Formats: sequence, structure tokens, C-alpha cells
Amino acid sequence: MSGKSVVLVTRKLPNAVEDRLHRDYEPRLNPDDRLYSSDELIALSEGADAIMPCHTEKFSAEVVARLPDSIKAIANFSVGVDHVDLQAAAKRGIIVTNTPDVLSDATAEIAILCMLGAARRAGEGERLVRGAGWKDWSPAFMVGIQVTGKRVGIVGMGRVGQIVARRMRGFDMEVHYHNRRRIDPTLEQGAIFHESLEEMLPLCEVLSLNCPATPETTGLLNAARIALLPDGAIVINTARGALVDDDALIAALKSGKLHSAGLDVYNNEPAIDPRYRELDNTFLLPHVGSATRETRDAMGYRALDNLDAIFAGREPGDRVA
Ligand code: 8YV
Repeated sequence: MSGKSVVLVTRKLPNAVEDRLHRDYEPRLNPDDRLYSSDELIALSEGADAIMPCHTEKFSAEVVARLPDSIKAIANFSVGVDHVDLQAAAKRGIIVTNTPDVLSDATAEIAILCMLGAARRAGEGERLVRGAGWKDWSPAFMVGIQVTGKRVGIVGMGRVGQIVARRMRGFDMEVHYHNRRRIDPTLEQGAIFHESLEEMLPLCEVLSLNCPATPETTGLLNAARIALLPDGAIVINTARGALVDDDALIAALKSGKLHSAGLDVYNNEPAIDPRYRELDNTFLLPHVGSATRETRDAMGYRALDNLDAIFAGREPGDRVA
């Protein structure tokens, strides 16, 4: 017994983060980076003081109820916490934290990549060159849409949304946003607030989803709202798949109502709706919003800062339950 708190770490983390875990805690690591089942999660938590999971582990009310009494905290290696039933955790007195701020720049970069990839047909072009299918050039070849100077609507003007707005202004785009409430004008990056999503949608030549997945936002982008977008709009989603009604988005991509979609997140990842793969006008990434060396280290440190506070009897900086 080291006297150190025991932390179950569910996935392989950056070396520097695991080094700090070894220094300050008794970590139970997952060097093979295998996805644990709920039963395994519960069994491996036996005798541990805290869990450091990713969004890949689902803490439903049932799983939270079955966690051993020794678990005091779930310190997520993620900003999104839709994989944790926060009410169930609060009911058991389990503290839950996340990792905001440190992944906003990286995720905004991926939003821009999704926008450009979808607008300029980057996936299609890459497949063509890689598959030795590129045979000719003509003025009509691989023509996409220019985003410079276009109007973009951002749904969710939190940390990521604000950086996306700033980056898009770099493309001379006119930025609009919808949020539960107007944010401080000094943070708006010149974007125009719309209290009503329905009023904003007809303006959005590009629509970027940047809000968390909650019961209120689940299925937010449905057929009725897609119908309000201008014909030939581009949809990008770097937030959560749950925001999208897949049937509606796929129908609009097939019919030509939408020009294209750039997606980094999906319902039921990684077993995504296979119809997305069959469409040429989708630019698809495998949930890599925060996947930079800098950001993944910073996420680990941020989760550890939260654990350090909890075990020192202080309030953690990023408590969400
Ligand atoms: C992370 C994310 O990579 O932090 C989030 O909410 O969606 C991602 O960018 C992932 O969640 C790590 O657990």
C-alpha cells in the first residue's frame, strides 16, 4: 500500500500524463487501450478512489448506481459529459469534472477543416488521387463552393463556438450565432446573436454545430430545421452526433438540398450510420477534434488538476456535478 489514492484510468493516456499519475497516485492503467464493458468498469473500480474516463465509457444511471462506495470522483478526460448521468452521480455524492478550455483551439481547427473539406470536396478529391482515379483536368472538374465572404451560423457560442467564430472571420465570413442567451458582447467576435434558431437558419450558408448534447439539444438538426436552411448549405458538426437526426441529414444530402456535410462526430460512434460513407458529399473524420499532442497532454493535466484538488479537500476547478 503506497498510501496514495487509487485512480482507475480507462484508456491509454499521453506518457507525460501517465508519468504524473505514477508520481502522485496509484494508477490502474490500461496499456492495451482496450474499451472496457460496463461490467469490467465496475469490477476494475473495486477499491479505487476515483475514475479518469473518456467519453468512450458510458456512465448510465445503472452503471453509476453499481460503482463501489470507494469511488469519490469521476474526473473526465473530455469536455463533453453527455456520457455520464450527472444526476445519478450527484445522488451518490460522486464529484464529476471535465476539461474545458484546453481543447477549444484544437476543436475549432477541426471545425474549419470540416468546413473546407465539405465545401471544397476534399474527401472526394483525396479518394480520387489516392485511388489512381484522377485522369484529367477540366474547368468543370471537382468544382466546390468558396466559403470566403459567406454567411455562417454557429449553434452554441461557448468556448469552442467563440474560437470558431474568430477563425471564420479570418475567411471574411459574416458570423451569426444562436445560444440559449446572448453572450457578453466583448466575447462575440463581431457575431450577430439570434434568440431564435429558426430565424437564424435561413441565413446560414454554412451551419456549424458547437453546443453540448443534452436532452434539450438531442435531434436539434431535424428535417424541419434543415428545410429552413438555404438550398446548397453546408452543415458541419464537431460537437456531438446526438445533435443530428441522421435520417433527415442524409435525406437532405441525397436530395441536393444541402451541398455537403463535414462531420467529426456521429450517433453511435464508431458504428456510424453506413449511409454517410456511401455519399460523395460528406467529409468524414473519426472524432479527432481534440487529437493534438498539445491538447491531449493539456486535457490530462487538467483532469489531474481536478483530481489533485478533490483529494486535497478543495473544490475542483471544473466541477460539473
Ligand atoms: C475528446 C471530445 O477527444 O472532450 C470531448 O468532449 O469530444 C473529444 O474531443 C474526447 O471526449 C476524449 O474523451
